[in-house]
Amino acid sequence: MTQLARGQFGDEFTWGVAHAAYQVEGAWDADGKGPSIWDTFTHRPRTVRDRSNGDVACDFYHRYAGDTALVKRLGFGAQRFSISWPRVLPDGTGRVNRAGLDFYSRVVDACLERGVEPWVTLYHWDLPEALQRRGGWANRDIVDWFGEYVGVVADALGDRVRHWMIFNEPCSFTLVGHLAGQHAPGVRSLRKFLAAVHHVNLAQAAGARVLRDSLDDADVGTTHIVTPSRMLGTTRRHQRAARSLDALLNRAHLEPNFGLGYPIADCPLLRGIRRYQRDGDDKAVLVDWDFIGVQYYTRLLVHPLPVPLLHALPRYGRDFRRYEITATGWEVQPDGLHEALTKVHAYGKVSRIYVTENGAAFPDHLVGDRIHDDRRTAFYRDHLEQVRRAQSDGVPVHGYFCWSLLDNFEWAEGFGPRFGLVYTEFATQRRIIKDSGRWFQEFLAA
Ligand code: GCO
Repeated sequence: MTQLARGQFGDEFTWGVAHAAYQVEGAWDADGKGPSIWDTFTHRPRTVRDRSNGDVACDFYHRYAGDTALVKRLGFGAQRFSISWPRVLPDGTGRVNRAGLDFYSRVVDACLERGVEPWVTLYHWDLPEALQRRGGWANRDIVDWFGEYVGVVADALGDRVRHWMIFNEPCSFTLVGHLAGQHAPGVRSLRKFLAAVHHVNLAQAAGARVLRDSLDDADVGTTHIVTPSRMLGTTRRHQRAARSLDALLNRAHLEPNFGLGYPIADCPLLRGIRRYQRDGDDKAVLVDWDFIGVQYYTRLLVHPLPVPLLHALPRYGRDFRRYEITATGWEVQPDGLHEALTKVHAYGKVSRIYVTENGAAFPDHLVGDRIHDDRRTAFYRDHLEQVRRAQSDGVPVHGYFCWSLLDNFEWAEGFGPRFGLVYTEFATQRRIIKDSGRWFQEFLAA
């Protein structure tokens, strides 16, 4: 392959970085913000590996201007960030917290002043605790609650924000939050999981309608984690398990919006979802997306254990040491990104696809004032080559967002895994551009 160069991706290609409210903002109870389920969850003992929480995180709430300047300095043209619902509506519905909305308004302006395009995610997992007390995603009323929230944000920011993503990775917060219980709200219930899946899909469509109704020129999409999986074996049992896992991880949230219903035939676990479907839902769930964001980190290699998914998730790397493994235990598998992009394109339902997250955690060491994170640079280079490969195959990939700008709070893993192009020294909040960030700086300037 010829040397990778920015120009190969096209003039209109969007280059961005991504981050999420709870993982960077801190200021968890500042200026009228209500608690989110992640505040409640991390304040409970033994929920986060290093017993940390996002109370302060990267203090982005106070340092957003400097951080946006960094985005610009690295040469990126877009910054994807999420809005914290309880910062805007402390009780989830009703009373609007002006100070919270003003904060996001300032972030948008900070982006625009520097020529960085704001890409807004409306929900990156931090549900208002007040709504969790009313059943959260398991309560069908949430479809209306979410619509109300989206309307408030669209009114406040829609004059300046054009690109919107409804959800970040629905599969992650329904499955890991409601079935595995390892993320907030820490629920382990098949019923609540199934209810959440359906309500999230309805809310996804409702949110898209609100944006389209209230804004003339909104570019409306959503993001999905796409994790290709491979079974270690070729028997019928292996194949069934692979299909079931794929349906659960990659299809249950993608296909209903496309009008394809739930992949129940391939994933019997989803059968009980019928209990939550009502007349008219098939139509209400449809969305004609402007774009889909694909998020890719690794593929899964799984044994067909009796409970394949839950047991295999943290362990899949163990037998495959011949692959490089990241600090989160994930196999580095660049081909999987090509597969993920091809898979979404194959539905023939969207004309634009963006990689809205891709990146890796590696053990970073501060040497003097430098972080020589060559493995991360190689990771990005190898994955960008797969984006090019997908483009040459005709997949309409229009942009790429690195996860993440800064080292930040990695959910139940705490502050251990560092995903940033920029190192965060958490004790001082000093930011130090890593070599991978410098690599992007050169690559994007060329
Ligand atoms: C996700 C989220 C991010 C994570 C990132 C690294 O994909 O889980 O969108 O919030 O931090 O993916 O795990």
